[in-house]
Amino acid sequence: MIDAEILERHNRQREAAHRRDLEYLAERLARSGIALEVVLDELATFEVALPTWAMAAGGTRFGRFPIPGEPRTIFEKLEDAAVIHQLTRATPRVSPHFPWDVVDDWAALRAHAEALGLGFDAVNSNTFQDQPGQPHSYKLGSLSHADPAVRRQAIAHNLQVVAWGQELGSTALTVWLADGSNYPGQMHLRRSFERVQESLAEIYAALPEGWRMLIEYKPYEPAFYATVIQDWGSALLLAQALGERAQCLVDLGHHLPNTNIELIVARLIGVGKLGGFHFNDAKYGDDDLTAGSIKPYQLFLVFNELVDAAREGVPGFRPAYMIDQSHNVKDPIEALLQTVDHLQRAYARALLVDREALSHYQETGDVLMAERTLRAAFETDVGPLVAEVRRRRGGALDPVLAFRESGYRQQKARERSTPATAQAPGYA
Ligand code: RM4
Ligand code: MN
Ligand code: MN
Repeated sequence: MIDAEILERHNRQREAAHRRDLEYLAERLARSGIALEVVLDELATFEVALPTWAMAAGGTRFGRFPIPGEPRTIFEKLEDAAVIHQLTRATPRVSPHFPWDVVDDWAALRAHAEALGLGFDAVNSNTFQDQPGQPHSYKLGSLSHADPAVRRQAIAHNLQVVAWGQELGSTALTVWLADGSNYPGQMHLRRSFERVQESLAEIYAALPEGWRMLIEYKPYEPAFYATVIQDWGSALLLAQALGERAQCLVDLGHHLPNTNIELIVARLIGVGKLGGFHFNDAKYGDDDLTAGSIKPYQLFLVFNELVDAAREGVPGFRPAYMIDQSHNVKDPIEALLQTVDHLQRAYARALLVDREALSHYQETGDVLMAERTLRAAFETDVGPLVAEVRRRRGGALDPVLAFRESGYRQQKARERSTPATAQAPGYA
């Protein structure tokens, strides 16, 4: 964790300017009939889970560039996650990935997290890589494999992940499958989907009480011709076939260019199947870039759907918010601090949308004014709002700068001396 004095000094130095900015914003919002305190209260409820696999430098199939002081174990990853939570006050949970995060002593891991003020979010299974000593290979699929023995092994792994998740107090399993084919003819398109459904049904039937299954889709990669759970339609069919506790997970980077993601989000909300998000951003494919770095308007439009659903009180609406990014060229802690800020800004802007006016313009067919209503919210500088929420909860006015002022990374570079491997730490 960062020295409390450093954090206090950071906030003290910025406090006066921050207050002026906030007062100005409050006055502007009041002119549009928006009460600052109401927005601040709603914004303060936003929480997002950190992915363990994004705490160290990521990589591509071409290479990885480790940075000094990056975490080597899940215990160290939690230490870094705690710093992110300390500065943002919005990331109280971590989402583990198995078997990457497997430990011998689960109670010790849980206690370590608790001591750092952290808990655990959805657990992720991994049947996209072969593990040492594993009897069957996933080269040609896992839950959809033509060979029932491979399917059984993949089902058993998912059940094992759920059991590990129970040790940690998690209540959701995220399943993302690499299953698919690289060439036409390689895989029976219909049957492979049926097999995934059967396999998932076994896992679903064994879910402990209170658990959810989140089904993640992705258009391609590593399968380049046909992926079994390729799109939200496939994920939705599965979630509907499985039952109420199965829902879809929207990873923002898992869409082909120009896909209207906010429309997908609206559809899934409409049928009670929006389970959660993996936030990131993308220019071309599953780029895993910082959320909001490439298409901030799209991120805002996604949050606009979420706020709309929350305001309306859509039954069963409680999506799990998680980040899924690969930090190949940024310091992962800084990138995650920046990400949380971007997400909060998108949320804050969505909270400012004048929904009554929007609805009126929609009903009366006033296209320009409807669009203008959205843009007015999007164009508002909500920086002071987001900073104020952090400040009130004991976080930093400017998390990235506070992190740099703390010298945390330099200190870890001295402590975590073992050179990290040049191989991606299990990043896929
Ligand atoms: C996949 C997908 C999954 C993530 C892996 C590492 O593309 O986004 O959510 O667990 O990458
Ligand atoms: Mn993902
Ligand atoms: Mn991905």
